[in-house]
Amino acid sequence: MRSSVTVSLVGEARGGPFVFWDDLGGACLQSARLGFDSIEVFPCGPDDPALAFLPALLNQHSLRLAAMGTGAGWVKHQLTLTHPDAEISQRARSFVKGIIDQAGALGASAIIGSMQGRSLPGGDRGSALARLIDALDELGDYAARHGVPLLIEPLNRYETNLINTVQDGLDLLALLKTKNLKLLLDLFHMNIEEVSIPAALRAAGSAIGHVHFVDTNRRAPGFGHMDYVPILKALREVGYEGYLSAEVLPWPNSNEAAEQTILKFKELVSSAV
Ligand code: LER
Ligand code: MN
Repeated sequence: MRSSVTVSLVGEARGGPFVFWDDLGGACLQSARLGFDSIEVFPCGPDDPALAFLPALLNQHSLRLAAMGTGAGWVKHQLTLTHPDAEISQRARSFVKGIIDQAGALGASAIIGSMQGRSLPGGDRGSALARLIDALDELGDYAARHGVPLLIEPLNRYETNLINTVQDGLDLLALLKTKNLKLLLDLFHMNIEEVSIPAALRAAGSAIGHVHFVDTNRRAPGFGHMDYVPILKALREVGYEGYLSAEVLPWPNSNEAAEQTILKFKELVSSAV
């Protein structure tokens, strides 16, 4: 498994669970100094000017890109893939395609989290899910041109009423025509929605494409009460070899959150726990 840390470039997401903010160059420097393998970037959009510097920064600091978020489509433009207005949902698809291209060029996957949207009051979950399936079929095949899967993230009930659990995610994958989707499992959401996090990870098995490595209170791993040893055991049992990416609050500050994350990562992953 490889370590990763999140970097947000989106002003509107301030207060959200990202370790580093705004300064992509500074974030790369600090991540490399601390020994992270990679960064996960949350840009303002496919045309975010900072993305022009990303390949050189990764190269300079020997970092990989773990994944790229699409959530700015929601927080900046209120786009979702399930919006009942066809023009809005089409704009959401274009936004995601742009991120798929930016991430794919660097060998990384795009993440569908908040862009999944929700079933709106007066609408029904079935039609929202049908719109999500249609969008993911197109976008999954689109991502395949880069040889990377598209990631769909179950979110807790306070953020969506569509895909909340691992089982919701597996049911969704089974309904898709495209085979190019994997699950992004976020331990914070799992702590709210799952009966047992290790059992849910085992059930997800080879469908796991990415993990958000975070504690129960959205702080860095070890700053809450998550029981990581059985979680790592389950990930090893299913042969997961992807990223553990810290999508955590910058608490008490960015550097200490990053330092705590890499310490916990090394303790769990580099040792034979
Ligand atoms: C937000 O809670 C989250 O987990 C993000 O990864 C989704 O966009
Ligand atoms: Mn997440």
